[in-house]
Amino acid sequence: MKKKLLAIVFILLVAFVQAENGYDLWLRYPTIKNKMLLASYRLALQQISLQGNSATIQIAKEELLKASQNMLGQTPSFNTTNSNYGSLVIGKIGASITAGPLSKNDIKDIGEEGFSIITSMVNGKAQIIITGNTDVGVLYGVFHLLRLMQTQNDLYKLHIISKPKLKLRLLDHWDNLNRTVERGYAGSSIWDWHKLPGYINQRYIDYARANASIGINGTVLNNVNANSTILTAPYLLKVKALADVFRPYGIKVYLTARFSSPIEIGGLKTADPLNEEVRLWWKEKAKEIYAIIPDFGGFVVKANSEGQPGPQEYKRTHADGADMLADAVAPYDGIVIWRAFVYAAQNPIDRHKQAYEDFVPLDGKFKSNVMVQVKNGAIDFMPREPFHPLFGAMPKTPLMMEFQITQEYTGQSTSLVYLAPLYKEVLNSDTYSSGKGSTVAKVIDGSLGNHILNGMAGVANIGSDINWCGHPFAQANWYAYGRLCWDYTLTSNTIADEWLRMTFTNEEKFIATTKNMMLVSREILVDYMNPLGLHHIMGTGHHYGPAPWINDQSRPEWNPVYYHKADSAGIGFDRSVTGSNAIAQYFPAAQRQWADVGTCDEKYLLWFHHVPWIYTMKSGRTLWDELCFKYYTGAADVKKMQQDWDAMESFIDKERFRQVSQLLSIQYEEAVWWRNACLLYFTTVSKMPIPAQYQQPDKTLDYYKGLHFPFAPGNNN
Ligand code: GCW
Repeated sequence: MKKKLLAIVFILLVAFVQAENGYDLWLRYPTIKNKMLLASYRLALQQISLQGNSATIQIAKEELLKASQNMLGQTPSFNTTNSNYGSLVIGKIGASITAGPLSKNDIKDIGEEGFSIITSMVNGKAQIIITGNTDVGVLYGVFHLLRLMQTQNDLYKLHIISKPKLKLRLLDHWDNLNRTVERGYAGSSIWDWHKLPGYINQRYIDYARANASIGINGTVLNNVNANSTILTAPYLLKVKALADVFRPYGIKVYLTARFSSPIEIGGLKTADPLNEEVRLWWKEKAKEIYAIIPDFGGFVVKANSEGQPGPQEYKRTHADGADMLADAVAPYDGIVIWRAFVYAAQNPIDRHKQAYEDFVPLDGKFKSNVMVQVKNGAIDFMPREPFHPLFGAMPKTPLMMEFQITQEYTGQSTSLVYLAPLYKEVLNSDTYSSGKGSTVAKVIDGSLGNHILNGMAGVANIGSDINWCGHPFAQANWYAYGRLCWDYTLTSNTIADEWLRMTFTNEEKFIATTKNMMLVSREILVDYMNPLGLHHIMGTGHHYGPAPWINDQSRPEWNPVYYHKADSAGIGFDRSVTGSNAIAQYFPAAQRQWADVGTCDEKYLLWFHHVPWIYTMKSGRTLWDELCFKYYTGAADVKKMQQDWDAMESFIDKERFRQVSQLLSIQYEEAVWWRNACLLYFTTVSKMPIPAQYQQPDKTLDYYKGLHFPFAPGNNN
């Protein structure tokens, strides 16, 4: 009787522990049910030889232990002395681990973070060796092996040699010191500054682990709309505590630096980058930081943009500002990441053109430890934008890509939108800067300009929600971003496949259906939000929902009407030679794909052209009818996603099934809202009705105009 009770308690406990709240992300390690695989994995992880005793190797050990116990129901025997013994051998290449079949060149080539995983036969038994030049490389290899197991791959014939394509693989947190998160949709900031440095939340460790599993190697802890308090002594101790947690996971910390800090916390009268006192202040600050965080990554700066202070206030250039900071961190191998997201209220030119005009003349003027960080498009993380014209236009400067993982303009936390296709579309775009094939990827990996510094930054979508990202599928964007930083040639399909298998289940029917949902989701969003090149017609401020009618904001480019320019003649922003001529910022071959209304890829039509409502599109429909078609198709496609998801109930846990179901219902309502509000508004300008074949909006334009969201998330800084 007692035994039975104990068994029930045990089962309940296991069930409780295994409740799927999403916290475990893609590192759940569920039991392997396939008997053959289970047997072979058990053999592979039976005896593990661990070489080295660093904290990083300990982490690898713990991960292997956890994965074995959970997936295989087996505790491996660990051996730390004999590297020849063991079904799995892990450790740095060195005295006791030979590189096996790796050539000297392979070893050199995998660099500081790469790894190899090779299965060979030793005394008639299979042995897997995971090695690299550093312990962090080895840790990445271990996570890779565990990914292979979670996605049910055979381990018998592994011959994997892998290294990251990009050196800096960063997450940017737009987290404020009061724990609000600018454009954050997953709860408050995970950094509990008040309790640091004394209290190390388990989340910090789990955060580092998740990042290491996808190769993220740096984190910018605070908002680019910066507060200089982060650079004061008490806060630096808090930062150090986090840096200490992250170090063994191969993650460095970076901070944003408010340009006016010398005034705000240094008591100086100026922040002029050419002023000696100011320069000295930053040097001393860097010295102070590196004394406590010797591997501090460096500073990220947003200057002279959206009210942030910067060198232009002193009639200096962005290069003057960046170089001053670069001098301060150079003795410690630190870097400065200077953002190119600049536009000024006083500047009447097309916002699209401003960054290019400010930065191109500065090419060649930045110190060697400066990177210029450029958003993927010239406006602002829209559902679709052509690539930023700065890519390829500053060959002497290492440019860093900035993507947004948090879904400010892509459905926030209520929409299932898989962003890998957006990232890939940008990375694969051809800038033609050095002839055909000069893709954005080749600009940012440094291969075109021969730059040693290279990398990507992704604005994080992480918060203190139990599942980290708000929407269960938003985790896929964090995952995909990391995987693409490691290897941008991976396909959206492969990454979605990996993520789904690890996050939910390996059931093929589930994978096929949900993978398809993911792969089409971004295009669907574009259709019901910003079709045919429309952009920035979201509600002002919070950017939640449609508001194409807004025209009363103090700065012209804060008004949606600035972007769509709908009038009785047509709709779209003429950026061609007859308009703002922003198109001239692209290389001629790139320009050619968009320059002419007749041949412009319709995805970008209204981005570059003001087009008559009655213009005939490739489909044969008029532009007005095409717009209606896109909005209606987009909303209908969300309905389809809902139906697809409904059929998935039996494959996964109740909790996450329900969450996604509810969110898809909200997304459908939002899609209909976008469709109706935009079309009702554009009707008033085009004077054309929504074609009768479509179900007509059941609410009026005034109703939509009357919606307000004073507490929409992410809008506080
Ligand atoms: O997308 C805009 C956001 C701002 C953000 C800014 C930037 C951090 O709406 O919230 O500020 O871009 O990237 O600096």
